[in-house]
Amino acid sequence: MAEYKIAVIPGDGVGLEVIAEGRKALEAVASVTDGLSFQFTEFPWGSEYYRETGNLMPVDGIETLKAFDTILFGAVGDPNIPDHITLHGLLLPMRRSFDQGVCIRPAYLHPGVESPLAGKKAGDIDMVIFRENTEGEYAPVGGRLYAGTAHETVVQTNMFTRRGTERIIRAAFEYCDRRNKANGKKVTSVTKSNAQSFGMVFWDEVFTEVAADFPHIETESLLVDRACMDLVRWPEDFDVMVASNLFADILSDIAAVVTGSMGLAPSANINPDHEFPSLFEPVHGAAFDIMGKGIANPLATVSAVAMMLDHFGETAAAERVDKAVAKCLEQRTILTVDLGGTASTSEMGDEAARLIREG
Ligand code: GGG
Repeated sequence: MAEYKIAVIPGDGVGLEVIAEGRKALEAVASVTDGLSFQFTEFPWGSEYYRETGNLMPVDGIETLKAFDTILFGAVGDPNIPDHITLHGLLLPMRRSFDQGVCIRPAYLHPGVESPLAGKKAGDIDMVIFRENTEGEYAPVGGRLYAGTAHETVVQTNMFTRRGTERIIRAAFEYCDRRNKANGKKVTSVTKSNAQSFGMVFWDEVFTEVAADFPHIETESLLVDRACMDLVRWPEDFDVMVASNLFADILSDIAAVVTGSMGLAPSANINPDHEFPSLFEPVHGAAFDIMGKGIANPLATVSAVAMMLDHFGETAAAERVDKAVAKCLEQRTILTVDLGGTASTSEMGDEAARLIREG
């Protein structure tokens, strides 16, 4: 009998809309799985909370979350608050405080979904991006001097530690080793080490060291500009990719759109030592252009829920949710506007929940 305590933070914008559907998916899978249950505690943190209190979350928010098995997160961002305030006030402190150094972002072209790239068939694009998630370009290291003067000076420092770099690269290789991909196993590392001659040269060195422990896995090192071009030209060539915090964020957005929609891309922010809660979220953000309209695609969140179940070791439940997502896409009857349909967020979430129960 497993009861998981889930902290739910819908956050902002469409986060509020899609998280309701993620909860429906969890309730649906619990209703058909003996001994599986969830206890949800919802926290109203985010931009509205900031307007009321001056903080995106309470000062003891991180301490509060430590009592939970996991976090289900929606999105953060507000049209009237600078993005660096919202991101650094809520999502990044959780990723860093809970040492969620391994971010996993799969991208798969499902049957029933059309890629914007010509001639791509279902299954042609099938990759998983490993994103270093606690340091790199996102490290809050830097400063601003002489603001507003002619010699205004700004420093923003990238931070690469051996622990963080080796951890994400090793996680990518171990995952690739386990992954059952038909046409060979390959890990692609993406840097810009011709220009970033300290941090990213170091990254390349660590990649070579870790790769030596996996001699049966093909390796490839690309500069980020080439990797972006190849993601559009030859996305089928990628298997597992590993990159720094910023680069992998950009690469995973490209991977999401070439597999049909930002609304399909899930993300797991993993604390590999299981010392703190991991966090599961859709890759997309608050989506100011469509928030409040009830038309956001909920399947990225439903797939994130499947990743959460897999992380708990609830493999059968995770597969059931993944299968429901695939069926929902393949049958093409109830789809949101990003996939060419007219369904609302909750209609598509209801359909996913129905398919989960149906099995
Ligand atoms: N659900 C993800 C989310 O809210 N994203 C907002 C965002 O700007 N994220 C930046 C990042 O993940 O690096």
